Amino acid sequence: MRLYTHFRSSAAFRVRIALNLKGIAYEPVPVSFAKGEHRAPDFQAVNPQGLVPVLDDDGTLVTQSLVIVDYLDGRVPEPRLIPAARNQRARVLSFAHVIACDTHPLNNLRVLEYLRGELGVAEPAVRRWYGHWVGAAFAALETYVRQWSGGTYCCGDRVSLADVCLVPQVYNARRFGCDLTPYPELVRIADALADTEPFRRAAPEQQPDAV
Ligand SMILES: N[C@@H](CCC(=O)N[C@@H](CS)C(=O)NCC(=O)O)C(=O)O
Repeated sequence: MRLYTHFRSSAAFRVRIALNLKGIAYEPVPVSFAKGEHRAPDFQAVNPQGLVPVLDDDGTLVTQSLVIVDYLDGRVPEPRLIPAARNQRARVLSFAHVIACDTHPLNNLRVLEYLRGELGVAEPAVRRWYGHWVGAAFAALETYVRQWSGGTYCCGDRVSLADVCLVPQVYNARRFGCDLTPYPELVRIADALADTEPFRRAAPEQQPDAV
């Protein structure tokens, strides 16, 4: 398998974690945002959205990180990251969607670039924007974890897509200087996982394109 990736992309970080948890060897294909490679025709042929990650499984191209994780669950079932049981599956997907659908798209690079460039928003206000949406998500997720988990992971005693989404979001929140003290459970879970080999190996600073 090949993974089109960028070291700082939190969506690619999710997929790197999933690949590592499942023990799937893959070849990273770095896409440089600094050089605008994501907007170049070569990469647009791979993903017309111009976004990473993209998984290339022997010619089958899969976009969208949550879809890629679902695809990987089909390809290498253990450990299963999206549970089969209806209740647990709903919890894991709800948790993951708060990050991947309701938060990350508001704070994505192209959105921040639009705020800075097209709308002329100054950097302190951009950071406020970022922190605002992270705070809205983390307040809800902290409650979810207290209600649903009580365990080692976001949704109980098995690692899941929820954890795969949480760790990169916490990593990025710190990079943007967000105050995480109101979310001790999320921080506890994310920090414990970030210290394990599959998560550590997926971290931005471990990637071949890290600068
Ligand atoms: N919903 C997509 C989001 C993908 C995405 O936004 N990727 C970002 C990096 S995290 C990207 O390629 N950004 C380039 C840009 O914003 O121009 C997913 O989950 O895969």
